[in-house]
Amino acid sequence: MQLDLSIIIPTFNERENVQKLVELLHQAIGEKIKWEAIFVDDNSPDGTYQEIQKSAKAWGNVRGIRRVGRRGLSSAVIEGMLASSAKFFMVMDGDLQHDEKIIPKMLAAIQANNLDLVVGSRFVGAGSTGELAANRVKISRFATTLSQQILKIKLTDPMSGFFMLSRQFFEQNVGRLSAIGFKILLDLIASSKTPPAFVELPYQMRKRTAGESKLEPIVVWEYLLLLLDKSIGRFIPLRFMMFVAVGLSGVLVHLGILYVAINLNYSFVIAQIIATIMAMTSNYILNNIFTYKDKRLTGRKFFQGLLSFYLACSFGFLVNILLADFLFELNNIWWLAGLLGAVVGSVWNYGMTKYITWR
Ligand SMILES: Nc1nc2c(ncn2[C@@H]2O[C@H](COP(=O)(O)OP(=O)(O)O)[C@@H](O)[C@H]2O)c(=O)[nH]1
Ligand SMILES: [Mg+2]
Repeated sequence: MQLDLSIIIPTFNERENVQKLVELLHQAIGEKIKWEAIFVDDNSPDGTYQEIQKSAKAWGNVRGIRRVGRRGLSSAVIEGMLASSAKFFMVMDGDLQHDEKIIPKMLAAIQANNLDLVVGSRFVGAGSTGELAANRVKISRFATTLSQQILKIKLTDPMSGFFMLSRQFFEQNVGRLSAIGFKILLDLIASSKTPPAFVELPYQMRKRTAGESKLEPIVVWEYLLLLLDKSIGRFIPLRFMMFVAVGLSGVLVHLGILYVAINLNYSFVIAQIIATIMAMTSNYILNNIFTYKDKRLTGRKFFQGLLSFYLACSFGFLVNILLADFLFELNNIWWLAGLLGAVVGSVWNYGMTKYITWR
């Protein structure tokens, strides 16, 4: 049977909301629309998946995807869509904050006007953020302005997690998605080569009654990464940018330790060796946390990775010094020689560690 609509619901620790949401959806959508709900649960420790299973047994149009060992709202939503065969997709939170009653209106709008997107907005017409805490509204407003400025997006609520899209729009863009963090709508719009055809329909956000918000500092960080990836990322890979940022922090560590070691009366050579090892170690740890968050090495692999990182970076160091020295002999411009040596060395280190340390 060709479904009209798949409603993708990412969940993490939403045990108490699942059954209630499924009931509300059935009340709101009615019989004429052929629809299903697909929960994508990241193996929540609170047993959300068991609740999804219960609902799936009770209703023919409810199913669940359980992802083990993975986290991420955007990537969960993408996987949900990939598992669907419907003409249209809907994304909504599993915490009852989104107003399911406007879903039929959204579907009618997207079908009648051949749109790419229909977005539930808290900032048009009768829309509102409800009882959302004032500081959350501020963060949301700020994030919205930032994305409107940087990515030239015309939506009033690009941070919305409540929207509908056509299969065609999804399939055109799925290969370009960054799939980082929380903001899948923004990711979709910014990935599209042409501005999407959309309308925004107002909705009033409800208060969360069960479970907790997963908005943590890491989400803000991931949001900034998404903006970076969607702007400069077209020209320079995001990972490389992070690798270079970590490298710059390593220069500070190096100079700091060198200073301390020399003041402790170590010879310059010994001080330089200590500083180099410390800076490489700190670079490795930071890259493992931030640059390769998704491939983080732990346990025994952490130490194997550290050794391969030392090895790769010592070659990079050699390449850097030899090249800089050669260029300096050639043109005598110290900063150009130094800079080019450092750039080639970092590209080398990035390439090597990408393939041997974080395979
Ligand atoms: N699958 C999955 N769902 C998530 C993840 N993080 C949050 N969610 C779900 O995404 C929805 C929105 O998250 P929520 O914490 O309510 O964010 P808020 O509305 O911005 O406070 C909820 O249904 C969460 O359970 C995640 O890492 N994986
Ligand atoms: Mg929420």
